[in-house]
Amino acid sequence: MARRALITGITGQDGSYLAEHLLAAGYEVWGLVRGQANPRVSRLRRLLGDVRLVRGDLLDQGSLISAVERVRPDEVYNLGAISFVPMSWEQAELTAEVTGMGVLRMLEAIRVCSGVSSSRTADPSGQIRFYQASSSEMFGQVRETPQNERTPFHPRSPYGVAKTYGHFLTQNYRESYGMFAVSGILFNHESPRRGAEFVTRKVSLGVARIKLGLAGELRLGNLEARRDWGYAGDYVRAMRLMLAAGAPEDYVIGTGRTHTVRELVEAAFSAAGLDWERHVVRDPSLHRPAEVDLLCADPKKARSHLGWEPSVSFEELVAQMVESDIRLLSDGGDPDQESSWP
Ligand code: NDP
Ligand code: GDR
Repeated sequence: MARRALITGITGQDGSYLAEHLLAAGYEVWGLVRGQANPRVSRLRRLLGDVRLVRGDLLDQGSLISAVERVRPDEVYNLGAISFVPMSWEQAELTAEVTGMGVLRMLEAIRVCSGVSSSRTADPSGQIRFYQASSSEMFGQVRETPQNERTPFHPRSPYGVAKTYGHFLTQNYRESYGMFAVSGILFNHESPRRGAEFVTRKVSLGVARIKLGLAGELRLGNLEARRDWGYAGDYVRAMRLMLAAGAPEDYVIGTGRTHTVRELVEAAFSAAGLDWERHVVRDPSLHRPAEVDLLCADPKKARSHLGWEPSVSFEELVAQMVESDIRLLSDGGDPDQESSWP
C-alpha cells in the first residue's frame, strides 16, 4: 500500500516541492489547509491536482486531531508557520502561537491519535513519523562557524525563539514518548516559488522589473548579512530521507557556502546584464531590530548518514530565479496576486 503523508504548510514554497517529491515517489499526499478560498490553494491545485486536502489550522488543537484521525498518515511533515522573520516582531504573539505552539498541537494530535498515553512506548516501528521544520535562525548570533547539530542556539527574533521551542519540544516528545520525531535544521533555501517578501525573490523580481522597464530602482536593507542559500527542491529530499532513516535524529541541511546579500544582488543583476549599483537604493527602514549576521552550514552528518547532497549551486539558483521572473512578468503574470507558479 502507498505510504500516506500529511503536510502542513502545503500552500507554501516547501509544501509544494515536498508534495511533488512524495507524489513522484508513489505516496498518497494530503495537505492541511486553513480554507479553500485561499488563492494559494487554487495555485497548488493547478500545479498538483493529485494532492488531497483536509481542513485545519495550527492554532486549533481539535482541527489537528480531526485531520490526523481522518487521514491516518504514516508521516506528518510540519511545515506550517509564520515564516517571514520581520513579521515576527510585528506579530510576536501570533508567531509564538503558530510557529511555536503549533508544533505542540501537532505533536499532541499525533500522540493522542496513536494512543501513546504515558511514558516511553516500547516500539517506535509502525508509529506516525513526524518531521519538524526547524531553522538555522535558531543559531542566530552564532557561537561557531560553520554551524552543526551540536552548535548552541542564540535566536535573534521572535521567529527564531518560536522555532527553538518547537525544536526542543520535538526532541522532548522523542525522549518522553519514544516517538519517531525529528527536526531538520534547514538553512535558507529558495526557488522561483519563493514568497516575494524574502530577499532572493525580492531581488529576482526587482531585477526582472528593471530589465523590462517596469521599475527603475530596488530598495533593500542590510547588504552585509551572510546566508547559506540552497535550492528548495534539494532540501525537501532531505526531509523524506530523515523520516526514512533507521533511527530518529536531527540534521543540519545546507550547502556549506555562504554569501553576502550584496553578492546575491551582484549575481542577480549581472545575470540580466545590469549594473546593480545604478539601481539598488539602501533603505535603513528595512534593517531588522536584531540581525543574524552570518550563517553557514556544516552538513557533514546529512552527507554521511543520509547520503544527501545539494545539486544546484548558488550561481545557478540565482540565474534560474531571475530567468523565471523575467519570463513570468513578460507573460503578464502577477506575483503579488500569486496567480502564477512555475
Ligand atoms: P512559506 O512561508 O512559504 O509557507 C508557510 C506555510 O504555513 C503556508 O502554507 C501557510 O499557509 C502555512 N500557515 C501559516 N499559518 C498557518 C496556520 N495557522 N495553520 C496552518 N498553516 C499555516 O514557508 P516555506 O515553505 O519557505 O517554509 C516551510 C517551513 O520551513 C516553515 O516552517 C519555515 O519556517 C521553515 N523554514 C524555511 C526555510 C526556508 O529557507 N524556506 C529555512 C528553514 C526553515 P497559508 O497559505 O494558509 O498562509
Ligand atoms: P531570513 O530570509 O530572514 O534569513 O529567513 P530573508 O530572505 O527575509 O532575509 C535574508 C537576509 O537578507 C537581508 N535583507 C533583506 N531581507 C528582506 N526580506 N528584504 C530586504 O529588503 C532585505 N535587505 C536585506 C535580511 O536582513 C537578512 O539578513 C528565511 C526564512 O525563510 C525563515 O523562515 C527561515 O527559517 C530562514 O530563512 C532560514
